[in-house]
Amino acid sequence: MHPMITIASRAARAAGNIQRRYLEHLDSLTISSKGDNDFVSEVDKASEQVIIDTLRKAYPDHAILAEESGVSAGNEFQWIIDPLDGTTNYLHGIPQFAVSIALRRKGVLEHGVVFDPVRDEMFSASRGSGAMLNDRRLRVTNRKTLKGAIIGTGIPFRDRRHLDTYLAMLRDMITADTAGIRRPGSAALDFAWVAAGRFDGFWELGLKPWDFAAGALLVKEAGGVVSDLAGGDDYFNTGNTVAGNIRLHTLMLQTLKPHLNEQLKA
Ligand code: 2AM
Ligand code: CA
Repeated sequence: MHPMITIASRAARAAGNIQRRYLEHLDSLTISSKGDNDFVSEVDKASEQVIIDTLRKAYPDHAILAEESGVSAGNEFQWIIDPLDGTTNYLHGIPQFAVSIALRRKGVLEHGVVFDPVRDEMFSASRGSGAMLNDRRLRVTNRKTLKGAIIGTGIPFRDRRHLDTYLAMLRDMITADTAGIRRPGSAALDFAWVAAGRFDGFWELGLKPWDFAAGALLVKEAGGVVSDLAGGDDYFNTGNTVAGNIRLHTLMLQTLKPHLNEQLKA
């Protein structure tokens, strides 16, 4: 295991411990709103702090991009952190949330961990070395048709500009005879679940880099494909992501393509 994965896992576990502990005392949490349907709690902040402290202790010079505290630049190594992905679930006591930590070097994803503290599942990947769930190697599914596939997604909840387009996409995914669509609410875990073969594919519009940086590497290292809506590499800019095994990914792009408009072309 790469030393950076060891450190990232340690940081993720420390954050996960905080999350598990507070989960039994949700009523007493101080919650503030960052905007419409966008909440942050002291758990998000405490989790981010312990992650940053752990990473900084090992790598004092590395840059950091974190959901709650923003960006620090000035180094070719950059950690991309979502301390608590699925905050809305968390605040409602829904046990579907995760810690996501990725390392990018000169813009290339090198390492990533997604930790589910409820199930004690540590997903990890290093570029060129494959993806793991705890000690087990991961592989995307080999399903070749949308018929029978389980597809994860995220329903737009804040920015409603593309809601009608999204609903048309969803309709086409459903009528492609998929076995079912799932909206669990933590994008980081959705990607990890594609890597683990629990989902055949996943798509969501308007994500932030910290939601998918680690997850995208997991999917690729498990033999899958991640792209923007046009099949390109621009998802760090657009936040629009499509993931799946090679065959499913192509079929999903074909299904989504008729709905792409001027604002949604990548
Ligand atoms: P967050 O909890 O880190 O903000 C999935 O749609 C993604 O959107 C999640 O990874 C989640 O990340 C974010 N999100 C924020 N608020 C949400 C909400 N009210 N409903 C669903 N997802 C939300
Ligand atoms: Ca978050």
